[in-house]
Parts: sequence; structure tokens; C-alpha cells
Amino acid sequence: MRETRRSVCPHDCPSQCALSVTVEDGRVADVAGDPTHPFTQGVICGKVHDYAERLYAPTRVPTPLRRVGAKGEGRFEPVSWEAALEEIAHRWRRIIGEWGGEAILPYSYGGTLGLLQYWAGHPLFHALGASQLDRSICIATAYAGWAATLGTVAGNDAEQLVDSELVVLWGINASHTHINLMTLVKRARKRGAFVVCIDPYRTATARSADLYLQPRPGTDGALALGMMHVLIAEGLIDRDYIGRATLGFAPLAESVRAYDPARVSGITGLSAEEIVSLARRYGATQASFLRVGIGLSRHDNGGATCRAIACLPALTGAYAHPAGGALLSSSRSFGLDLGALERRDLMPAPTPRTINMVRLGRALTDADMRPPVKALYVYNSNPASIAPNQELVLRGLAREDLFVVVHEQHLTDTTDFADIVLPATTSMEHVDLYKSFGHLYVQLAEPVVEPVGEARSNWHTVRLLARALGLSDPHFAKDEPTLIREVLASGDPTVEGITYERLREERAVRLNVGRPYLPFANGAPTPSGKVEFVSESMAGLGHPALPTYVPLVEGPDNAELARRFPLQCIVPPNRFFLNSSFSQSDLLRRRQKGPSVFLSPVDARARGIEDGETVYVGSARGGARFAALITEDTRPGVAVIEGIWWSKHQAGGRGVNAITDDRLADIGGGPALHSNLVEVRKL
Ligand SMILES: Nc1nc2c(c(=O)[nH]1)N[C@H]1C(S)=C(S)[C@@H](COP(=O)(O)OP(=O)(O)OC[C@H]3O[C@@H](n4cnc5c(=O)[nH]c(N)nc54)[C@H](O)[C@@H]3O)O[C@H]1N2
Ligand SMILES: Nc1nc2c(c(=O)[nH]1)N[C@H]1C(S)=C(S)[C@@H](COP(=O)(O)OP(=O)(O)OC[C@H]3O[C@@H](n4cnc5c(=O)[nH]c(N)nc54)[C@H](O)[C@@H]3O)O[C@H]1N2
Ligand SMILES: [Mo]
Repeated sequence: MRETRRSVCPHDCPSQCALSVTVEDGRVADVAGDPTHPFTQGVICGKVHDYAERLYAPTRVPTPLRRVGAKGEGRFEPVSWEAALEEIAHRWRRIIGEWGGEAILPYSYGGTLGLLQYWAGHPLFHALGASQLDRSICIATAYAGWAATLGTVAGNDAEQLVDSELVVLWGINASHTHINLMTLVKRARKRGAFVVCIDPYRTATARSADLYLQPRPGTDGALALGMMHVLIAEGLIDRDYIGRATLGFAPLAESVRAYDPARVSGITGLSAEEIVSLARRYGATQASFLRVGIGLSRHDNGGATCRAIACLPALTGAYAHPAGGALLSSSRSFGLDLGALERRDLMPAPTPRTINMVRLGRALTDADMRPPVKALYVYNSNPASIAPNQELVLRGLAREDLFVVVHEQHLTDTTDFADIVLPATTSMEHVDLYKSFGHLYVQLAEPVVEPVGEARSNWHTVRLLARALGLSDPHFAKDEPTLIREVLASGDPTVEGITYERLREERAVRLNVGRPYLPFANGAPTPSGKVEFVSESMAGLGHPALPTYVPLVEGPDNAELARRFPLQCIVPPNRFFLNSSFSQSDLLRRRQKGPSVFLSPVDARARGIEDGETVYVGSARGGARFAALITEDTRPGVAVIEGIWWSKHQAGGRGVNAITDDRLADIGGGPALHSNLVEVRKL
């Protein structure tokens, strides 16, 4: 029997595609983009197109497993769900008795963005009084910077950029990470839009733009301030918008006088002419759309950068134009009540401590932690691969006295360290509700096939754990449809009329936000109600009241470190993996060729490195081995390592995050993943 069923891509990607899944004899046979979905438009990436390979991979966890080998070895024997749950409940009870609930740490992130499975663990760990996890690894800094200027994390509707005259893809490699945006960009370009891409290396996205600008990593804040300098000096601003919708124009104008094109050229490595001409182009139209990536925020100064960029459309009035404005993320356009899933009220008083997920290695190895972390429960994440300061993370995971449970679909680098592995369902096997951080549609996906083996969803597993632990709150008795109804019912007017029943029928429903969607047409939900060039809330937190540029902590201005580690190294996503997901796939690993580092010919020559040779890329933390890929696409002084390979597929057993640091960026508690100084040597 062959039929087509509808689903939603669960992965941590702004496209959140609507899928059309062909099921044959109860198994997924083929996956395509839903042609009727206004954002997906029938286009999906190569990763998800081959999803059947992921569902039925040899790495799939079929049953609960118990460790029989040493930590890190990944040797297990199958056990029943009952035995696994009993053992977990027993160990946790003992740990809570001896050390208190805070000795348990949940660790989860973006394995699925389905709301039920993303938030599944919160009520359980709140009820246990476990340490809270600050889920900061991706967006925290970018969102904090954006919200400093705009009061929220919303932006103009990406669909509106089709009518723009100027599209700026700023620190986003959408050809890899958000291909549905490129569908819109291509349409805009066909209608005459001029497309600019700003990125430290020439990406696939840069190649499809009309103009490519190559700043030094971490200098975009200075570029934005330089653009403001030119816009204001040349009167390319909308005095009406500034007057009615912004706060602090006069002090901003005063402060950006210091960012003249010559100075900004010295900081960014762009020429003064490039800076002036970009500003003039930007000031020439209000139909200008800035699509800003999260990537550029993953620097020491990333929050300040996002904050500065968010000011630009307020100077020209583009926020009020139906084809203008800016978008970093549409996340908070969705007025869903996630409190109904998180259930903070289940937490004991006083509120348990919070541990920043960026600093997992420290939390697991710090001898002064009171109480120490004695149990780790990982789901929706692969910290052994994706968390920075990998040496420290691995040392922590290898602790004999740390009880590690991993709920996973696949046997990953992290499951190698588990005492117990629990098998997880995929989005094709469980029900979930989806928002998006790139578009404005709420979506529902119901299972299209039966679970593989004994896999269970995160929420199902949490309910079983709650029962094994004797937790009696009625919340743990709720089934998935009940939770979906609750989340939808208590939302704000943006989701009014969007019900479970309607979603079962229509699958994707647009938020009630109107068209065009212009959230900042007349101001912003900041304390002043205006777009804030000057922010008292930032000043209150000890940050400058005005947007500023601060050089990277770990960058060329750090002369002492730069002597030993002279190259900047950025670590953006690759095309065929999604963070470390899909690294399990033989097919996609082959397409991705192998872990490599892009080096400019100048830097390679200076080190006697030939194309394809194995090199060691090392930072002050540690390092890993890569094949050198010598290319003019990156500038001298900047090395690029795309993607996160599972360390077990990498020679030497260490991955890219052995290089990165767990240092936090300026605001929001996110990581400075791209602010690395390294040296590269032949092996
Ligand atoms: N194929 C694929 N798709 C993905 C992912 C993946 O791993 N693979 N990851 C998903 C996830 S979790 C996320 S959060 C999003 C990520 O998507 P975003 O973070 O929004 O953006 P990216 O597309 O990663 O692009 C980041 C770009 O920023 C550039 N960059 C780095 N430093 C700077 C800088 O200082 N200035 C400027 N201008 N640019 C800089 C990098 O070179 C890179 O090209 O993508 C999602 N989609
Ligand atoms: N060097 C470097 N490091 C990075 C980044 C980078 O660009 N470069 N990007 C950072 C960013 S933006 C992010 S978001 C993080 C991402 O970090 P993670 O969120 O850990 O992302 P993944 O590597 O995709 O791992 C997700 C895991 O969840 C599992 N999973 C999927 N669905 C489910 C489910 O329903 N239940 C359970 N129990 N498990 C499930 C998958 O099999 C997968 O192994 O990485 C960060 N780390
Ligand atoms: Mo992310």
C-alpha cells in the first residue's frame, strides 16, 4: 500500500518545512516539500529529502540499553523499558536523598523544535527541583541584542521581501541553512531587487548575490555604525518615522559621528568606498529588507552587533514599508502560551540554580560546585559534539560517578558516555505542534508511521518517568492532544481561532497578524514604546546606553594571544548536516566529503600547507584534525570550519568544538563560538 501523508520538518531551522511523505507498507519511502504551503513551496533540503535513510539507519536506537563497557566506549546490552525506568528512578531518588534535586541536570536543545517534545522535560525536572538549564547555545545573545532595540524578537514577514528593491543577507548562509528564503530572494531578484551578502567568507549565498562584502569576523557592529554615520551625514533618513517611532536620535547622531568611513574601514577591512556605497544604496529606498542571521551574533560582541543592525531600518523608515524592514527571527510573533508546557509553578521554592548549557564542561568538572552534578539527563541534544570546550565536556561525561541517561534516536558521540540509553521517536512517529523562527505559520504534524522498535516520544517518556518516581501532579496525566489544546487556547490574539481541530484539517495556519505584517510601523514594544536607539534597560544592566562597537576578546586586537594564535577561525554550519544531526548518515557524510578547514592561499603558503593535506587546527583550548581546503573564498587571516562532524568520524577523535570556548558573549548568555584565535600546522 502506498499513500501520501502530511508532516512537518522538526529540525532546528527557520524554514520549518511542510512535508509530503510517501508511506509504503507502513514505512517512509520518500519525502518531498509540500507544494501548497506558502513558505515551503515544494522545496526542501537534501538532508530531509533522504529522511528514510535517517529513520531506518543502523545507528537508530531500537530498545532501551544499559552500559556494559567503560564510559565512552558505547558498549551496551538491551534491557526492557520497565527495568530502565526502575533503575533511573532508583538512582535519582538516591542522588536526591544524598545531594538534593539540584544534583540532577537536564540537558536539551534543538533536536526537535516541536513544542511538546521540546518542552517535555521541563515539568518533570521542575517537579524534582533539578538544576535549571539556561538554553542559551543558539539564539540567546542575538535575541537579547535585537530586543534591546525593538523590545521583542519579531521582524517583518520574510514573504514581503519579494517586493523589495534591496535585500541584504547579513551573516546568513541561507543557501545552506534556510533554502526557502533563497526561493523568495530569487523571486525578488527577478523583479529587480539588488541583493547584497555580508559574510567573512564567500559562501554559496554570497555567490548568488549581486554584491558580496567580506568584513573581518566580529566587525559588523562597526559597519552598522559606519552606515548610520553616512545616512545621517547625508540626510538619507526619514525624519517623520524617527520623530514618531524612535527614541534617542540626537544622542545616536552625536555618537556615530566617530564612526567615519575611514575608521570603519580600518576596523572591518572593507574599503571606505564600499562602506559609503552600501550606506547610500541602503538610504536610497525604504523598500530595503535586512535578513540578519544568528551567525553574526556568535561573537564576543554579538549582542551589540544585533542591537546596532536593528537600528538601521528605523533611520530610513524601512520598518514601516510593506517591502522593507528587518528580520532576525519571527519567534515571538507567535503568541502561544508556552507556560502551559513549561509549568514553572511545579518548581519548589527557593528556585533551583541555573546552569548555562554553554558551560556544561565546567558544570561537570568544577570541584567547587555545590551540590555537584551527579546525574545528567540528555534529550534533543548531542553535547559531546555540539558544546564548546569539548575537552572539558568529554572529561565531565567520562566521570565514573556521574549517572548519565540519554534519550536519543541514534547512537551518537553522547550516547557513548551513557549509563542508560532510551530510544526516542522521530517527528514522523509522534504528534507535535510547531511554530517557526523564519515564517508565520502554526503547524501540526501527526504520526505518519509506527515507531521504530520500542521508541517513545519525549513526552511519553517523561510521563513514564513521573510515574516511576511517584509524581502525582495531574499534568503528567495529560495526553498530547490535551497539551496542544491548552497551548493554543491560552494564547494571545495572534493565535485566536487556531484550534487543534482546525490544524488537523488545514495543517498550517497563518498567525492573525495581517498582511503586510509591519510590527514596528509605529514604534516597538520597548519600555518607551519606541524603537530605542538609546536604551535605559541596557544601561541598567551595565551596558552602554547607545549601540557601540567593542573589539573581540579573542580577535586580532588581543595582541598577546594573536602572537601565538594568529588566525581567526569561524565555525558556521555546513550544507548536509544540521548541527551534528545527519552526521550519522553515510550518504550525507559522503556528500559533505570530510571535515575540512578553509584556508586562504596566503596563509597556507606561509605554513607550507598543500591542498588536501591533513592539518591540526589548535586554539588555546585544544584542537582537532582537518583536511586543508585552500581557497580564495576566505580572506587571509581567517580560517573557516564548516559543520559539526561526530568526533567518532574524525581522525584523532576530536571535533570542531575542541577549538571553541565556553566564554559567554556580551549579553544574553550565548556563546562566542565564532570568536576563536587559532594556529594551523601540518601533521
Ligand atoms: N544545513 C544546515 N542548516 C542549518 C543548520 C546547520 O547546521 N546546517 N543549523 C540550523 C541552526 S541550529 C541555526 S541556529 C541556523 C543558523 O543559521 P544562522 O546562524 O542564522 O545563519 P547561518 O546560515 O548559520 O550563517 C551564519 C553565517 O554567518 C557568518 N558569520 C560568522 N561570523 C560573522 C561575522 O562576524 N559577520 C558576518 N557578517 N557574518 C558572520 C558565517 O560565515 C555564516 O556564513 O541554521 C539552521 N539551519
Ligand atoms: N562548532 C559549532 N558548534 C555549534 C554550532 C555551530 O554552528 N558550530 N551551532 C550551535 C547551535 S546554533 C545549536 S542550535 C547547537 C545545536 O545543538 P543540538 O541541539 O544538540 O543539535 P544536534 O547536533 O542537531 O543534536 C540534536 C540531537 O537530538 C536528537 N533528537 C532529535 N529529535 C529528538 C526527539 O524527539 N527526542 C529526543 N530525545 N532526541 C531527539 C537527534 O538525534 C540529535 O542527536 O549547536 C551549537 N554548536
Ligand atoms: Mo541554532
